[in-house]
Amino acid sequence: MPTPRIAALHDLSGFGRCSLTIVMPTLSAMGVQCCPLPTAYLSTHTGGFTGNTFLDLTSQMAPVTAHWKGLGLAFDAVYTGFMGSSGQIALAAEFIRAFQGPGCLAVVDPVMGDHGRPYRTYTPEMCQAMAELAALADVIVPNRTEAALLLGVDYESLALDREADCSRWAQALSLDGRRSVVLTGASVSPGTAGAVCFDRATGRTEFACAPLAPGSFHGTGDLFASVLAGALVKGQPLAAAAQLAADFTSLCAKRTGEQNLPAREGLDFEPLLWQLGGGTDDKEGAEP
Ligand code: PXL
Repeated sequence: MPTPRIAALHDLSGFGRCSLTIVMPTLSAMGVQCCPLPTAYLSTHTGGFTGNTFLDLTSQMAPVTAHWKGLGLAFDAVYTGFMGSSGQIALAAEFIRAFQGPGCLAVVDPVMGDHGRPYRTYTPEMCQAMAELAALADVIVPNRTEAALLLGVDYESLALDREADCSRWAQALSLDGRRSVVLTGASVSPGTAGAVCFDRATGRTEFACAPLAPGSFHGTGDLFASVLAGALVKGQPLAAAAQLAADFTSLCAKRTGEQNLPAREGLDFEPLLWQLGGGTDDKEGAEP
């Protein structure tokens, strides 16, 4: 199988483990080539740190799109995440329009907020632009907060603790079945956490749950969506890809919680990456 290739449009935050510092190592560990288009460089992410630097790379987005298009590059997926402005979101939409097609999935993580609140840099105008970007997606990966923003409903009303409700919300997010949905933050049985998946290919709703690890760590959504995107381009069906993402995220959260690490530093995931077992060309029993 040729190495699958994903174009990743996210920021690069130097400290705090999120976005590209998660996306790149995770996809590499899965045996997937990651081609980053960094939208901004920040000294740290914006959750739990103050005074971060912000180097806006918006001016690079259209020239990079044009160069890659001119080179005739093709991607198995375009994967977008955190954005710095509505202008960036519009340029991410242009990128998707340039590359999306039968062999190229658009995976949009509509990063906007968490715990019922938008992130401090996300204006209502940006949330509107994000909904428009998500309308182009083949697969979206919202958390509960983002699902409420996309649907324009109250966060409290979007409960994810009963199977029937979860299925209803996932279908409501599918734009009448046009896009697949992996809605994270579902907890339908005690001690578990995971996602409810609506697969537009089958019209079915399935659950991908893993043991709930105590604590809440920055970048968890980025890790989940990275594993999901990697598994999808490796040919996994949606629910199986989401199950891999739920299992790996749960494992990383457990390890991080056990060490009592500061939540803002993110998941201590690097020592576990080997478990994603990337090499499709691994030869079992080969001589060292
Ligand atoms: O994990 C989402 C994320 C990504 N990038 C930056 C962020 C956040 C969430 O706060 O601040 C810069």
